[in-house]
Amino acid sequence: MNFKKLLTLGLCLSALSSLFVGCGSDESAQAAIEDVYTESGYPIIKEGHDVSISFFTGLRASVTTYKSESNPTTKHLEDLTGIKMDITETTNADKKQKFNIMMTGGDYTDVILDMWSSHSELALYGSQGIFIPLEDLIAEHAPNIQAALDKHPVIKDTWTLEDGHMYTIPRIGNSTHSEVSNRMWFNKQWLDNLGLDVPETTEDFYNVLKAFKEQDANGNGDPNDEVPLSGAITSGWNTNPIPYLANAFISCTNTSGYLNIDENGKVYYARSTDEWKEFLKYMNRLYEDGLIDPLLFTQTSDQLLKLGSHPGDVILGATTGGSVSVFANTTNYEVWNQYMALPPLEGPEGVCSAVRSPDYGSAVLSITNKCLYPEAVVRLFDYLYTEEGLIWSQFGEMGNAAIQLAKEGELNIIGEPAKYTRLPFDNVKDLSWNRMGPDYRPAFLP
Ligand SMILES: [Ca+2]
Repeated sequence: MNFKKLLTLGLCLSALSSLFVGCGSDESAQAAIEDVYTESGYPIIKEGHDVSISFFTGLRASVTTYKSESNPTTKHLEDLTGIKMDITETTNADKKQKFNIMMTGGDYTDVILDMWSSHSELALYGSQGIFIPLEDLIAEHAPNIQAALDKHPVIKDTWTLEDGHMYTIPRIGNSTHSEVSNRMWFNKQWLDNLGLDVPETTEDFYNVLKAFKEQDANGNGDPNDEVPLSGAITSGWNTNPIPYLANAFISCTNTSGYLNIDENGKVYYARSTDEWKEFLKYMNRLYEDGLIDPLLFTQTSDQLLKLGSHPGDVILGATTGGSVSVFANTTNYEVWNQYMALPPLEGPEGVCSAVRSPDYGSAVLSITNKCLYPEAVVRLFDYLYTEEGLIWSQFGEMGNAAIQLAKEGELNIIGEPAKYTRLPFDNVKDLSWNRMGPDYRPAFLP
């Protein structure tokens, strides 16, 4: 055996031995991780172990921080599970951009929350191994999530990608009113100021916007400070008024990319129809007559909120949005209470329809390959699939300023004995997560 061969053999042996050492330490590291878990239930982490998990998420309305020092829901989840939640938070407006920068840089958190990921994003990060498959972890460690997915197979199918994996724990269960959430919020106070009726047709709507513009609708003596119709096309919860208005010309929905199915099962594009052309002419008329805010096409939802929260006189006539919170500060009851949700308008050919969005769940949690404790994450969020967990997420602690147990004899909206009483908590911040991340509201699902 010459020297060269010896050297090669030596290298091989040392490579092999380091491989064995590597395996051994991986195994012991894995065993150390397994050792922190309790058998099942809560707490998840055995006493005496420090487990910290990092999260990235955006702030929601009425939440200025998720840090456990200030947010009772985070504190409750930490106390319940024994997990330290290390939360990186950003404004809702910056959320997607900061997420993209974080992912591109490779220095991402263990868990991504409330990102409302698309299928293509899940497929992209899933195929790169950055988001890990969750279906087996759910089956093994999350009985409540698994039961919900079994009960709603459409939602399970929706979030199972072509490679057979689920890269998200979906939030399941919109409120009933969110099924038709392309709403036109319309200033009823201005209508009353001008002695006009609630518009029922597209022509009525045009006339009322024109009156808003020309007749000093807010009554402050300045005929030029009213913005008749605004919105935000590029961001925001249904702040784009096009789907609402187009549905007076042709039934259509932006959630299908304006693809419709005719009575013969044939797919067609709503935007290439004569009805859509009529809609465009109508929009053009609104625009040419100065009734549409030109900023509608470029401004962000935050700018819309500023317009609707204009200090001093109210200057916004109408906008679309999923709720009043998209254009007005909900703490300012005097302002948002001026607005009514306008029923669908009837178009010149008698079309009167609304966008309906059935709930297929939303991708609001993914676990990355940096996470050492995916089982802990899945077990933690399994709690939010219980009624108690949902209440903690949405309202916070029972008996706080937002929610309490109903008193004997109190009835709910359909006349049955009530379980809980919601309190007006407009001025209170940081009581809860305000439904950040996954949870389950089965009462609203068929
Ligand atoms: Ca005015």
